[in-house]
Amino acid sequence: MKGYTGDTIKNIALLGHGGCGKTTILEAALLATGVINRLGRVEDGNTVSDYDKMEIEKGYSISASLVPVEYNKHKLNFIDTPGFFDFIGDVNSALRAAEASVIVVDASAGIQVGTEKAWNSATGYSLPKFFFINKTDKENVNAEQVIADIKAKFGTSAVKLDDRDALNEAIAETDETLLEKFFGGEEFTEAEFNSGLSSGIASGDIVPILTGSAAAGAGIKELLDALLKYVPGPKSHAPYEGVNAKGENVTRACDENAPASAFVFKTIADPFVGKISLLKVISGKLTLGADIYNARAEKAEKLGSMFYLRGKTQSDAPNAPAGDIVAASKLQFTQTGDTLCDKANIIQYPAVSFPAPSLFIAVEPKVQGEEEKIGSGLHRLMEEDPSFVMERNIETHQTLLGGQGEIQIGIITAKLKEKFGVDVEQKDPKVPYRETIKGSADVQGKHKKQSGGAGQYGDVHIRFSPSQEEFEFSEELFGGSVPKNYVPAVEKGLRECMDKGPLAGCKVVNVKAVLYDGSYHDVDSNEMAFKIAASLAFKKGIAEAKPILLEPIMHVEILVPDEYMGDIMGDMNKRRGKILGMEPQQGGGQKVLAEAPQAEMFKYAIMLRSMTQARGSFAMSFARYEEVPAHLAEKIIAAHKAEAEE
Ligand SMILES: Nc1nc2c(ncn2[C@@H]2O[C@H](COP(=O)(O)OP(=O)(O)OP(=O)(O)O)[C@@H](O)[C@H]2O)c(=O)[nH]1
Ligand SMILES: [Mg+2]
Repeated sequence: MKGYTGDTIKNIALLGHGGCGKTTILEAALLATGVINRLGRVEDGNTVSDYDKMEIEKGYSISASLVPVEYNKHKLNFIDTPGFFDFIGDVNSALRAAEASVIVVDASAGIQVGTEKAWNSATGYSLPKFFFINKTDKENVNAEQVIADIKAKFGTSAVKLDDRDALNEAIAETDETLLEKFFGGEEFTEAEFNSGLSSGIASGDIVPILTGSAAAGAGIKELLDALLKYVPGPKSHAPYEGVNAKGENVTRACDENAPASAFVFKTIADPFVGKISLLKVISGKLTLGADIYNARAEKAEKLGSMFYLRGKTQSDAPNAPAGDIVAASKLQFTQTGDTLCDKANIIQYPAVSFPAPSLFIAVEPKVQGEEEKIGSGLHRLMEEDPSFVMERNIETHQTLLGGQGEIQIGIITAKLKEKFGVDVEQKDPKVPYRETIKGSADVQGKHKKQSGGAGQYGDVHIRFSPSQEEFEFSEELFGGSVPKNYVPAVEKGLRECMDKGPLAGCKVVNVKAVLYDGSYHDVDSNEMAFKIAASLAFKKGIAEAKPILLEPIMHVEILVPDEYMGDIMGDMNKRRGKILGMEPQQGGGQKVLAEAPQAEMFKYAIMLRSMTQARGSFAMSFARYEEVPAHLAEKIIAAHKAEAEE
């Protein structure tokens, strides 16, 4: 797989709805080019691309993988992406390394949500697109209908690659002089046709459609031919934008003679080799054994082990030129999103962008005391999948895993068990309720133990009332009723009580306490006694000052196609939500602005997906705390009591 240059390499991402046949198409391409002699099947777990243990077990792609296909003295570096929406992070990674995309459509299913998403992703990254309508071998498939649907949905720029008339028309649309010629009834020369088609594809104005069947090996050579002919090479990519050592914006063209730079678009945790970094060489040349600089970590790295990958199979890579994709292992400081470059010519490309997590699930070890193992295991797994997050909530004492959906979180927990031996249980996240007071109280807290031995004596009078601040404490003592040296102990006692409220054991907020009277004993009083007295006052005071429960209210922004608006609003009502407004979106659909209690929103990602066939998406952020309605507060308090008694 070596010996290619930026002129003979093409980097292509395969995108599409789950199960449309991306992985199988690569099998067919490898079969057609003589790399394998039998078509592997995803269900048999013997494909080149889905080599990962978990992929074999599940029967679908989980992670992007690299499958170069050598054809007609060229190397097509295909990046196979997972179709499941949970793994969108890897699609973003792949799109950063590719110069073109093939959107695969299952002919028996037609346009699916994943097709639309693939179109939007590729368009978002300004990548040329191709359609491959797969599975035409299946019975009752009407490929022509699928083509018509694609045109209706994505515009007439989508043209079947053997439809000369339609191609002429599309080419004419891309250029003034060609348009005149076209309307004048003149034929394009072969050169005009070819260059018009190439530039139309490169700009995204023309999206060729091809058809075939991976299973039957039909249309595969035609696909490879078209990609060879029309995918713009890495060198024709617009200069890559980055920042230099001074933080100034700079660009770097894909040029073998420029200083070396490479972008780490993906990291694989290999059971044997350890960490493998997949590098898209942007400029210059990477050489085995050479030093290279990690601009983010500000550390020197050595390219001690560099190789080409096809699925899991490695082959040696003495060097890798600009435009190529190569793998490196044993990089110490390097992670996905980093730039490796010539130390004398520092450049840093933007990191891969990952969508914010939409679903959070709490994880607990099945065996007590393995919390730390969870933490370190998740950290390692994050190298491979930087699109999930881990959070420790100090109020609910839970470890939360945030990702794009249940499947992604399920894979993460399965890997935790398999790779790090930690068995975790998935739990619903707890709501970080809080407690506060609406009224005021004036109470006495007295701690007195004076029978035998050293005694204990502390006595305080404290007024409690609502505050704007989290906690306010002051003293208005007179006449030495409580000696000043005990005041800090009283404050400390109260502060400790604020961590665990009397209603449901939640953090207490917005309380003002004024210590204004009390008494002491010359011998038996001490700091501990006053701390205890303060805590007794706190319990009594909060209980008398109309305590209430507060819950987090979230600000929610939901993007949905118009047809789901009614369902979304109805559902929000059921979630005690309030619709704040609607904003029609450019390019269709609505943004619904709403507020809803966090307690009602934990599984929203799952519900929204099923309500909108995964067309909807949402973002959520904390807005403020609000009082929990009384009937719900009673339940929460009762549940806490029951749990405490256990
Ligand atoms: N009949 C038929 N079945 C196909 C064809 N291509 C793929 N399949 C089957 O479709 C199923 C899904 O194929 P995959 O190659 O795993 O699809 P994928 O797009 O990689 O799926 P994800 O990785 O989940 O996104 C498998 O059962 C394949 O055997 C085809 O051309 N014809
Ligand atoms: Mg696949």
